[in-house]
Amino acid sequence: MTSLVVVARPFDFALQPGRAVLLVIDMQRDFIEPGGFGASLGNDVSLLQAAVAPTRALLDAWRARGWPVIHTRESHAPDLSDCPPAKRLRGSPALRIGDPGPMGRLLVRGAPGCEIVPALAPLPGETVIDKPGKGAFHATPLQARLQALGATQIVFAGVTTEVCVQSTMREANDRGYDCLLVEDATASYFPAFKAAAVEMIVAQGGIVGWAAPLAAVLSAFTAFSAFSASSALSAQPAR
Ligand code: C5J
Repeated sequence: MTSLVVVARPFDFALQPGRAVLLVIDMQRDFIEPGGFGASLGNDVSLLQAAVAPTRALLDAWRARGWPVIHTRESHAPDLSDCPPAKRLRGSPALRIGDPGPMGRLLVRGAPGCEIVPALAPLPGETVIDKPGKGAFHATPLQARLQALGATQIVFAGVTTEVCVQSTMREANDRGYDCLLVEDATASYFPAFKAAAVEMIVAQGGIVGWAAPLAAVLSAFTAFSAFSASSALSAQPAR
């Protein structure tokens, strides 16, 4: 199978069309905008906004090829039956999961704050998975959806790097998926934690997976398109 070579760490990632899914983790207003869950924990949410434009560029390139996209939302049922007390009661935030805030009830499905930010809104036909945990495989249909798509590789974007992105990458790695994190398309409230998470992922020969800047992924797309076009031309009968 022809693959796109992404210059990545700890070594090149051979991205396989037809086998790769873009998984965009929790790009929700509740994490990225003022007044949401992230802000209620005392975080500077502006730090996460840096990942929005690169994620959009990645989505645009991915969608232009018609490849599958899955979005996740960290979210809970209105009765909070899927929110363990240990999660809801931990710490002393300004507001807890399920409390009413300026964007509706925090992390509750159906509330405006629980939606994905408009710039990254899912398109019709793209899968959206609501997840009650940090990892996207826990208590969700993600594994079944990936299997139905025939996926063996996952390209990751989203927030936050060291919490839901890294948790999901580790879950995916344990299930046998090759995982590539696009570094500029992920962000943390703690830049040092993002940097450390990326290093943990690629250390020890890629113990969790690969990491590459967005530019490396887009370059691989461009090179692959040029190769496909020249192959198509050389396959045409000479006149
Ligand atoms: C957090 C997430 N940080 N999506 N959730 O609580 O990373």
